[in-house]
Amino acid sequence: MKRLTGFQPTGNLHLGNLLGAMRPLVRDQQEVGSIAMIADLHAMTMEHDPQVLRQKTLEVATLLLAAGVDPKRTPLIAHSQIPEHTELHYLLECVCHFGEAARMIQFKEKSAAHSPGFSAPSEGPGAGGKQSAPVRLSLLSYPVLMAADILVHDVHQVPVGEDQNQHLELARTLATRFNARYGETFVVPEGVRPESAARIMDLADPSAKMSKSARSSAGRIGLLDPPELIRRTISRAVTDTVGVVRHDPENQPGVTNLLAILAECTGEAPGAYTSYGALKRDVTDAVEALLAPIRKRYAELSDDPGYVREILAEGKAAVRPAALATVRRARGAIGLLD
Ligand code: AQP
Repeated sequence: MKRLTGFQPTGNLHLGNLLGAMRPLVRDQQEVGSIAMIADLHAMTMEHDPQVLRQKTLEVATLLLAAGVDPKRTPLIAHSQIPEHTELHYLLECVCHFGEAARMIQFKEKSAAHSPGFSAPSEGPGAGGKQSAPVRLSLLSYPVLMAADILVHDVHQVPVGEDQNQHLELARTLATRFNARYGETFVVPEGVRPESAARIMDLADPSAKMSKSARSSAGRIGLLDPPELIRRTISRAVTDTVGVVRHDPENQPGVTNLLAILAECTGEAPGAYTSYGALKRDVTDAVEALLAPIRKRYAELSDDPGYVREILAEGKAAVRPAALATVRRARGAIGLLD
């Protein structure tokens, strides 16, 4: 059984990434063979700064190690360092329909957000509304690259949040279609929601998930944020006027999110609280207790920048033979010469 968990180096990793993806990965790595991938190619689907991308790629790798990813059990790889991802991407583009990619909700949302006035074409490349800024073609084909990432490693399971369900479905469709048309080549992967993989909401806007790329950082707790900033962010977290601390996602999403963070951080059901202030103080302490050792380990690892690069080289060496074999299989099946 093999799993793939990806992290895009598009910004500062946050508490949502830690509780929703990094901790389940670390917790399960004794039993489940996983690959941890820093999806640097995915980070290029929107406007990006080359220097920042390089720096964030190393930062995410270092943070994954600091949070407990054991590279001996869980190969840690940088997407772009394994060219089989992009080679398979093209082969899969040849079994993907334009309309399938253009239908993806994330493409529609991100293209509209990046380029107000742009409406994603649904009929063909000529259709669509007016465009005020360029939308990269790689944003459209991103789910096909994601399919290649999964299929090239013969992955059986992909931990997915709700927003990635549609992309995983496309990966399954492409694998099934390729197998049916050109012969059994790919493992058809399944989506899994790891137990206790929490969905952490934005502290300033609890209707949205905590996100790296949210315009405002007011609702985000970065894994490398200093304690004073964490305290301030939590103390300013949006609550409500109900005045009672209880789990009520519909009417009290902010308070419910704070309770979920507390439960996730401590591993225990929260006790009773008589004020929002007391709850926020306990959340602050629990988050700080979780993040302090990660920050410390991150600082130690950062003393030797060559170490993380070595780990990435080892990850690449560990996964590449199987990736090469998959691509060779796919090339042969689709009609390319050896
Ligand atoms: N708020 C969240 N709560 C729980 N899990 C989350 N994840 C992301 N946000 C939350 C999980 O973290 C993993 C890595 O995410 P990603 O780097 O692929 O990016 P994403 O899912 O698109 O999340 P972000 O952080 O909000 O990034 P941007 O802003 O760049 O889109 C995934 O397993 C994800 O489910």
